[in-house]
Amino acid sequence: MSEDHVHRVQPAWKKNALIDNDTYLKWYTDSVKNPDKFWGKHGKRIDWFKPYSKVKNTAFDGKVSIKWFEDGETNVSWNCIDRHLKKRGDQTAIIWEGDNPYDDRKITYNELYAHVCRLANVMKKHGVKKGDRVTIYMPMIPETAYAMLACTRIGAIHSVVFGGFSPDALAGRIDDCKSTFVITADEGLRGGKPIPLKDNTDKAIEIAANAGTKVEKVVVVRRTGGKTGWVAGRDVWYHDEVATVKAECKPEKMKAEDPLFILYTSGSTGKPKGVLHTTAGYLVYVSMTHQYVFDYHDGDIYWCTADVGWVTGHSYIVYGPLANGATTLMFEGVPNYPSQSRFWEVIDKHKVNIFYTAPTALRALMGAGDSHVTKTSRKSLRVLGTVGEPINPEAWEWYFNVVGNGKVPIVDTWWQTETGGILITPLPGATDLKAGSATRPFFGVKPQLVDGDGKVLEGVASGSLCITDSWPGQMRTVYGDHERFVQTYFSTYKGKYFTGDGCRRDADGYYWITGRVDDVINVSGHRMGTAEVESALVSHEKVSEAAVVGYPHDIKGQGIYCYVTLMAGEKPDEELRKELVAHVRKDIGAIATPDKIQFAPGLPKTRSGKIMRRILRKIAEDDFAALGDTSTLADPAVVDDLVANRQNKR
Ligand code: 6R9
Repeated sequence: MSEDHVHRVQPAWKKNALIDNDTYLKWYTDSVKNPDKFWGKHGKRIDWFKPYSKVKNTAFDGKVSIKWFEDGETNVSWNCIDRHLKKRGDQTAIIWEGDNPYDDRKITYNELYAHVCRLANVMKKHGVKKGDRVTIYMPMIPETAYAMLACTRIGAIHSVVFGGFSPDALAGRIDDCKSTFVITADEGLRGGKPIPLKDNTDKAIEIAANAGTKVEKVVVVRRTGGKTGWVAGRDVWYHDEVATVKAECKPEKMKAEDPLFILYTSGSTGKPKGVLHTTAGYLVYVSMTHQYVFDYHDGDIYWCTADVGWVTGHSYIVYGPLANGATTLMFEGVPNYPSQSRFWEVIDKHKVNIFYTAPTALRALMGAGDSHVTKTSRKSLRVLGTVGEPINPEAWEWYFNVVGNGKVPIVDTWWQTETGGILITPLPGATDLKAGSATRPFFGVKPQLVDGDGKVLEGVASGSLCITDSWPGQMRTVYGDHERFVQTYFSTYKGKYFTGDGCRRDADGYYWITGRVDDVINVSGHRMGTAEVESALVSHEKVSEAAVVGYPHDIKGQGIYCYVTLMAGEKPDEELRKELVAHVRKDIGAIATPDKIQFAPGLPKTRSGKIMRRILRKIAEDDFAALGDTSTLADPAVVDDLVANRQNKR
C-alpha cells in the first residue's frame, strides 16, 4: 500500500466478520453493474405490506427524479418494532444513559412498542394526520425516539430540531414546513446544566406565529421538573396524555416514496434547507449500512454518541439499529462530565461492543491525557467508528492505539445529511485501513472526482467529489422547493450529485475527504453555512457588512472567523465584540458562536463587488504571505489593514 499509517485487516477482525475482502469486491461489482438486481435482493431485508415489483427508477438529469421500490408498501415503525416482538420482545431496544451517571434506564422492544403506540394515539387524538409535519425539539431521552417512531407509525413527517438551536432558528424551521404540532421537554440536561427547551419553544412559537404559522398543540415531556411557562389549551403534558390512550396503534400503510422526515441542514447560500427523506429506500439503506459497516451481530451493544438532532442520530441511533433489532445506547450527556473518562466508563458499564463518535470529541479527549482512558477496561469493544469531519492521522492513531489498544478496527465513515446513510467507509473484516482515509465506497455507490471545469479525473487525483448514480438512502428533494434541490446538487456538474466536498484518490483507489469546497464550514462536526452567520451579524443594528470564513482549529476542526464592518460612527471596542458574539448565539445557537471577530473598515472586493473570500481565509489562517493575486481588488489597500489587525497571530 502506498501511504503511511497503513493498518492491515487483523485475523481476529476477519474471523467472524460478515464481509471479507473478496465478498466486498464481488458484491460491489454486482451492485454497480446491476443495481436493480442487487437492491431488488437487499430490499427484502425489511418487511413489506405490499412487495415491490419495481426497484430503481432514478434520473440525475433534467428535473431530477429519484424513486426506489416505488410500488411497495411498508411502515418504518412496524419494521423497527413490531417485527422483532416475537423473537426479541424482552430484549433491550434502548439503553438510556443519563447526564448523571447514576441515571439510566433500559427499554425492551415490548415496552418500546407500547410507548410508541400510545404517543401515536395521542397525536391522532389531537388530529395529526398522515403527511402532517411534527416538530420535535427534545433532549437525548428515550421519548425522543418514541416521538420519531410514533410519527412514522401514523405517517406524519417529523422534523427534529437540535436542542442547541435558538428560538429564532427553531421558529424558522417550524414556519418553513408549516408545522403546527410540537413535541418538546420542560428542560434538557447536559453536563449538569439545564437547557430551557420549553421556554425556547414558547418564544419560537411566538416568532413563527408572526411569520404566519400557528402552532396548535405542544406536548411536553417532564425531564427535569424545572419551572416553565404554560399556555392552557395549547400545552399538554406527555405523561397525562399517554395515560388516556391505548397501547396499541395500527401502523399506517405507507407507499415506499411517502415522505418520512425533514431535517434542516446548512448550505453555502440562503437559509437552511429542509432535506427530505422518504420511507422505504431510506430504511433499507440505513439498516444495511448499520449491519455491514459496523459488522453488527445479533446481541451486540451498539453506541453512537451523536445527537438525534443530526442525521447521524436519525440513521444510526434510531432507524438503522432498531430496524436490525439491535440494542442501541442513547447518551444524554457530554464526553467530559462528570470526568474526562465518561465515554470509556459508559463503555465498561454497558459492555459496549460498537462505538461510533466524532473526531472533535476524540481530539478533545486526546488533549486531556491518556490516563483517563487507560484506567478503564474497554475490553468489550470490537469496532470503533468516526463521522462528521476529516479525522487527522494523529487523532486516528490515538483512537486506534489508546482507545482500541491496537486491536480494534476503525471505520471512518463519510456521508452527509443528504445521503441518508454512509457512502464511503471501510468494512471491519474487509478493508485494510489508512489513518485519515474513508477508504472505499459502500455497495451501490459510484464516486467520481472532477476538476473545476467538470472534467472527469481518473486514477490518482484530487478534485470535487461527485456521485454518479443513485442509492436508496438518497434525499429526494428540498422540502417545498424541488428547484433548489436541482440547483444545489445537480447543476454544478450536469447529471451528477455534487457533494460539496473536496477529495483525493490515492494509488490504491482509496478516497481521502479533504473538506468542503463551498462556503460551508464544519465546526465540531456541525455544518454551518457562513452565509447564516453573516446574516446573523448584519441583522445587528451597528453592523453594515460581514464576511465569515473558517480557519483551522485544534479541537473543533474549524473555527468561525468573522470580519465585521460597522455602520459609520460606531466604535469598534471589546464591548461591541462581546455584544456581537451574544447576538449570533441568540440568532442561531451556541454552535455558531464566533471564535474571532475582526473589525474591518473595508472588505476585499473585486470591482464587481464580490468579496474575495480566498484572501479572507488566508488572513484568518495567518498565512498572508500567500495571498496570491490581489491586483483585481477594487481597493488593494484594505488588505494591509486586514493583515495588520488580524486576530489569529501565531
Ligand atoms: C453525517 C454528517 C456532512 C459533511 C460532509 C463532509 C463532512 C462527514 C466525514 C466528513 C471527512 C468523514 N464529513 N463525515 N468529512 N470524513 N468521515 O456528518 O452529515 O452534518 O450533513 O455533514 O461533513 O464535509 O459533506 P452532515
